[in-house]
Amino acid sequence: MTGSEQNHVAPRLLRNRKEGLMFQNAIVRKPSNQYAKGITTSDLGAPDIKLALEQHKRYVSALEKCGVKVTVLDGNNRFPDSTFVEDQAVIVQDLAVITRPGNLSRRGETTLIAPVLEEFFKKIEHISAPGTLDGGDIMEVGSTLFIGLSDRTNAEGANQLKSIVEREGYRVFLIPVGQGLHLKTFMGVVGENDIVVLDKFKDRPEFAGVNRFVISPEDTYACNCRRVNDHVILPAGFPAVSSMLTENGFSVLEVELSEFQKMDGGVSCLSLLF
Ligand code: CIR
Repeated sequence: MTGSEQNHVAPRLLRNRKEGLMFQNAIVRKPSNQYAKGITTSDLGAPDIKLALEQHKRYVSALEKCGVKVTVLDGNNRFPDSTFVEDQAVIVQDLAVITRPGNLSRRGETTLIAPVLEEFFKKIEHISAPGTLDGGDIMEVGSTLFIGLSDRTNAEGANQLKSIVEREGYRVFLIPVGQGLHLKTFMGVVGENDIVVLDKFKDRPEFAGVNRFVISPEDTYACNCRRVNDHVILPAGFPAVSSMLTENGFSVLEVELSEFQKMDGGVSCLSLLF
């Protein structure tokens, strides 16, 4: 596509037609002094907490640029991974489902997020034992929920969430994640019916009705991007993905997240949006 053609691509306005802005609020938690003690499989070295805090601040600014009001919670030393708030709850419309994180070291994080969500939601449900479920395994596209079956989310947890959201009118597909942390390690929502997806998942029958922008293996970390109203927040450093999205009419906001990548976290993991 040439530069002049690019100017004619209609911008994709990612709003909910009925209600204006799709997301009005975000909840985030700063990384704590103990952040480096969290779980990771990456070999990128220990995170620099000072830089992580700076990157977190810039991530919050990107969310604000998307028009959401951000509630910033203090870092918690007891739970080093608690900055990855996405895993602690799943929000669909006016319902918050408190999860039961799959890794034992993270299970108690839900006690931190529950009182915060109670300030915003009247309808709250819980995933209960023996179910386990991390929010990183949940991808919502319109009124369809894709639930990843992973080392963190078991069939019992997935089926509990399935029953809860089916009552809200959602259609649900369960997708085995295979090797890797979460479903959204390999894909992300970028539009009303658009996802980016790692090449190896692109032909899964569950995605038949969804527009797919395919990401190649060297750009895997960029799969974890996130549509927030009229923008897509993308980790910095993935020019091929950034150009592909821009050429297709998406407004991309790039955020440097190196210190979160070191702990296997990314764009979606750092906030709860509603
Ligand atoms: C963990 O392994 O649980 C954290 N270090 C990273 C969690 C990232 N969360 C996400 O992708 N939703």
